[in-house]
Amino acid sequence: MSNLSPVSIKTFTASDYKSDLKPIWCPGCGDFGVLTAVTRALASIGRPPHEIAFISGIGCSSRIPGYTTAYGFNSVHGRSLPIAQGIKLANPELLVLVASGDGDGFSIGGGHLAHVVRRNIDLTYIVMDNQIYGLTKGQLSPTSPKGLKTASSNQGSLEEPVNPLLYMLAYGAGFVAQGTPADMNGLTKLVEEGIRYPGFAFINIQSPCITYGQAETQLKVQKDKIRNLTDMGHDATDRLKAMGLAQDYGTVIHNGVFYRNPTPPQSYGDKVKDRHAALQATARPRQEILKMFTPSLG
Ligand SMILES: Cc1ncc(C[n+]2csc(CCOP(=O)(O)OP(=O)(O)O)c2C)c(N)n1
Repeated sequence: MSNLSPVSIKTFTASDYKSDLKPIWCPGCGDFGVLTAVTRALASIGRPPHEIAFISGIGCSSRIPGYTTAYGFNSVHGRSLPIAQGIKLANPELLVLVASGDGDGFSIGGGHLAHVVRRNIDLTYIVMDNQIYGLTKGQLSPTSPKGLKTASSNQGSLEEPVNPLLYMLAYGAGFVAQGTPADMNGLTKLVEEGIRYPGFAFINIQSPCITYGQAETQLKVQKDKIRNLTDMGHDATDRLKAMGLAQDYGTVIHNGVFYRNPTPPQSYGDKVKDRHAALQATARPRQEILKMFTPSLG
């Protein structure tokens, strides 16, 4: 969030970021909590809604931009990140948020992850991880546990799940966190911290699907599985320790910041700005170039 304009004079509340559109998520869906956490985090940051772009792919979770007053684009399945990167580069002053489901982000969109991380585009990527394809009525997703039985896999999944936390840490993301609507205060703080991190930030949110999700993922059951990283004394500047803890994905829910780069590298947008300035400094004056092509002017 390094290149954002100063906080505007008006102060905002979470309701300023909620649109009039009534969510059509199933009652009890974890995504309601994510929406609340995002709007509360935005109110703490205080950027006016018209300075925010909220981009998503396709899925139940990807409906979230429409429920906010930010500019939104509920785009194409798996393509939220490329679209968001283009938007951020075209207008670096925007605060850019991106939302995906685990299917949208790690299946069809999985190829984009390494590249957004290595470019270090200054945006916040929220994945609402329910370990199932919700919108299309409960097929296996890349984070579904091995053995999971669904209507379209009644003998149980034969595949190992992907580990989103380990992916992002291994790719070199500067900010990697995990939260859950079972801890709303913690989740709100994580979203705010992710947005404030000056570079690419990733937040995996354990947001259960009440209709097709497994019983073990539901919010009430989650409470017994949550381990707060700060209570554990985790040092969030230690990427290797974070990778060790990330191995527990799928068994316990580590809640908090796994890794925050203490010396954030320059974002891609800032590098582009520097390059423009350098090129302008060494550029020949326009008059000189004109003379080269039209000697008669000299
Ligand atoms: C190119 C393309 N392939 C497949 C689909 C069908 N489709 C829509 S949403 C979705 C998966 C949704 O799961 P997830 O991303 O985990 O989000 P959730 O609905 O669980 O929040 C699929 C396969 C599509 N819309 N476009």
